Amino acid sequence: MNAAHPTAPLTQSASASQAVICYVGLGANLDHPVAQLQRALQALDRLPGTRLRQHSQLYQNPPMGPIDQPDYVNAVAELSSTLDPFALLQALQDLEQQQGRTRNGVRWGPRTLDLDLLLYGQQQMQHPQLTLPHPGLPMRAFVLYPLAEIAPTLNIPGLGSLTTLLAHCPAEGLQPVLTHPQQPCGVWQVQVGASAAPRKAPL
Ligand code: A4P
Ligand code: MG
Repeated sequence: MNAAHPTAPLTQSASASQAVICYVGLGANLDHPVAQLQRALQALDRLPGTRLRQHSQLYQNPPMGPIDQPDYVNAVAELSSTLDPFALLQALQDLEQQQGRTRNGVRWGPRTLDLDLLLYGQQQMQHPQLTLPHPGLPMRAFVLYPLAEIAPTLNIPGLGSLTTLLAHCPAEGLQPVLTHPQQPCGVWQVQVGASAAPRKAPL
């Protein structure tokens, strides 16, 4: 169901031919998180009117919030989309559902897939269902460092340059996940932090 607009189908932005550059934060810490993120990246590219332009590496990092849960794997994807922001949010929530996301009311509890709409072009919005930029963006290393990897010169509406945000956010605990892209999705072998040190900003 469409939580933002309960009766509305996925809608395209006012000017459907005008794709907007958006950034989506991906996170998972249950049921093979690396495979969850790889599957989600493929699914993002298949959304209506949407293309996956690029994505960051995958990073393992300790949980923010309750510590009695597994480490997370996080990444950031850059999309171009003709979906309006609410339709895109709904599509992201649908993908979370398709990949087994359950909401048990625990704030910041473990999950198979979390897709946060970090940025939708230069839009700023405070709506009960959608805040843009995503409110966690400025202080989360697992968002800022992957974002800087793919869009180092980005300006965040209302918040300033990504470089400045990074300067105030240590990359502690962020470890690139080493994957083997020749392997089919879902069976990639994973070594965490074996030879790659976390990259320092600016990337
Ligand atoms: N919502 C409002 N704005 C947005 C937006 N820009 N993008 C609303 C996505 N959703 C947005 O989200 C709750 C509501 O936020 C939605 O109904 C939507 O209308 P949710 O996904 O149902 O619940 P949640 O994700 O548990 O809540 P919250 O507070 O958004 O948590 P976060 O910020 O997603 O953080 N530790 C590590 N290391 N890595 C992680 O990725 N993630 C979380 C969850 C906790 N700890 C983590 C990580
Ligand atoms: Mg979320």
